[in-house]
Amino acid sequence: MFTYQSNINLGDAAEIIRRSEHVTVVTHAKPDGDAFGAVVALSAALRQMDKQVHAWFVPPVPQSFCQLRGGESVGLFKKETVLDESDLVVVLDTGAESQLAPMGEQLKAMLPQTMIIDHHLSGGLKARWRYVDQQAAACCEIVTELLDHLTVDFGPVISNALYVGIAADTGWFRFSNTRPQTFELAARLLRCGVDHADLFTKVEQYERPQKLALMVRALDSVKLMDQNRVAVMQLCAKDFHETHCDVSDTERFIDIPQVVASVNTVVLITEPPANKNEPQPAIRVSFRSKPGQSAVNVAELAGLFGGGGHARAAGAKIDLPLERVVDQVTAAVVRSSISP
Ligand SMILES: [Mn+2]
Repeated sequence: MFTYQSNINLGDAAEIIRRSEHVTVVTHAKPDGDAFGAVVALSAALRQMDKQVHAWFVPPVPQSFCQLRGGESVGLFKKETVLDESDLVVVLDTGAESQLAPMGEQLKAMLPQTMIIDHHLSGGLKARWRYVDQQAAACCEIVTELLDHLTVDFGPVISNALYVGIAADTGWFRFSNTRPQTFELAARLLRCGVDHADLFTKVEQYERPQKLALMVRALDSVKLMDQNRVAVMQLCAKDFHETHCDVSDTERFIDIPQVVASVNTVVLITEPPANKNEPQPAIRVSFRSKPGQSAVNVAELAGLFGGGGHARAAGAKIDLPLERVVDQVTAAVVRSSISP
């Protein structure tokens, strides 16, 4: 059976990079802070090494990232985009084909020269090389180690990008994946000149007023069940239309019900608004679990629906009507929260 684990070490990864001239760098669609940071930092490092670099984001890219330095050096992948011939393709922060969908066919042709660098529990992309460290809080932690193997200087672009990555995936150092190395890296990046308060403002306090209107609807939808251990939130396409928001505006909503002491699992079910003349996109389901004795492995839960992720944060896309998704997911969550 195919297991998602490393087949090279980081020294090997560095060597493969060193002997490549043209390198393409990509990450999962709808990049989060970690994906953004990893792509920006690695591509800046490769340019420092005089490599020919082509880096791509599959949109939407959150507005807040556009003001961060380095983002402008990454192209936006569109349907008609043709990936350049490269000696090496580096896929960061994912190994899941479904998350690379718009680039899928082109990437497939380049699998023999593709390297995955990731910290997720699962991924099915049959790349030639894989370095997967599931203990890493963020892909940016691994990228840092890789850059050290490549003896790259950490200028402002690289330092800021790496900081945004580790901050994003640890909820600004609150989540249980935060480990001593994460703080050591944060300290190192501050010494390189990162202004962490400025980055927090730029990344986390950059919403439009419409976000509040959508948040009100999300909170209004919260159902507590299973003796208040499970919270389920849902947003339908109409909520997005009427508040002039899109799916990216739901970022961090899933954290809110966790303020209730008894809540150990939160589910956010989202029906994305369809574009004109296009079919309804699949329903998105996000899962979170608090750490501790009553923790639920939400990667397993998401796996029941064809998704994946981390033990405490995972997601799935389900191609069924909203009501049926709500019923099926709610039943599965309550079942897993009862079993010891
Ligand atoms: Mn990540």
